Amino acid sequence: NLNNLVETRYPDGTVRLRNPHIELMDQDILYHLALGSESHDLVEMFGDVKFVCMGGTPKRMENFAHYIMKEIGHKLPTGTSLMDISQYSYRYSMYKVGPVLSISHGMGVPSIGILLHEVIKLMYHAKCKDPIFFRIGTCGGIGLEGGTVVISDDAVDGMLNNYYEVPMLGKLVRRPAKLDKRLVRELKALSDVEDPYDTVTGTTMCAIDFYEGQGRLDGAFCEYSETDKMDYLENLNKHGVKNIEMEVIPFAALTHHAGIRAAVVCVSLLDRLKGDQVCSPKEVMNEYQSRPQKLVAKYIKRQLQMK
Ligand code: R2B
Ligand code: URA
Repeated sequence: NLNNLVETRYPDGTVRLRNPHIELMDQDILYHLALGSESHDLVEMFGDVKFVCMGGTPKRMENFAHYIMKEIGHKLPTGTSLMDISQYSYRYSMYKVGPVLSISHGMGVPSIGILLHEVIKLMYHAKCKDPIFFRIGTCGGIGLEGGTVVISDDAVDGMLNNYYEVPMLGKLVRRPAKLDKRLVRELKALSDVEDPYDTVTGTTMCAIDFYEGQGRLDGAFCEYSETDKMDYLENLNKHGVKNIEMEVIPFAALTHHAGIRAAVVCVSLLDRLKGDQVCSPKEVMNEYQSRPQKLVAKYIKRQLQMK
């Protein structure tokens, strides 16, 4: 495969774009981020970015921006406050805290896929060096109680395939969905044995739907039995699948294709072997969602202190 021979990054760590057309364009508009290569000085605005953290909702990513600001002791210029850089896209939210970008990716494969194209191009235009991408999210656990943190070491789709398959020009193109194993080990090593919850590693399944695509019995439609559902989930479990969410395949495949190290850390909201409905109280849910953030913040802090 010729593609695998192409060096994906420049020797100085900047992201090489695997698209010959971009350099030939007068300008590149990152439409869904409300940014452009000519309308904005992307090197000046984003050149120092080292960590790109993504999660589903705008609010969670705004909270993460405030949290990471406190953790790394970043001070905003006096008289300024955190702003949603992409607010006028009305699609995604983006906050910048020193070397950290905090971006919402919405729900599901197409949403995170579009975002990744534009964020990878942003890294290229801004000449960011060796950026690391994280997804901090939520998931359903398989045999894991609510609140368990899962670091993905592999990604599969609902058919147990470990690639991202996209129809392009009438043909199906496959890209391997690979995650950085070293990053998985580094993150796992930072989890605290004193935590009142487990942090585990394992395969993550990417579904393209929340209900029937995840074997739930509580969608608007359901044409299988509870036994069918349990057989499916048990089979996933047998294949090492620890959790189900909706973005890991394109996240792993597109970062890998761009030569960008990336990790997915999700908190399980419920054990899917015990139910389908997400019904923990809001306070419990908020505390759960802070768990992946804590782990990733710890990693970022360590990395910044090492320099
Ligand atoms: C986890 O939670 C969302 C669905 O509720 C989806 O974005 C995901 O991956
Ligand atoms: N997100 C999912 O995709 N599935 C769940 O069960 C919970 C959160």
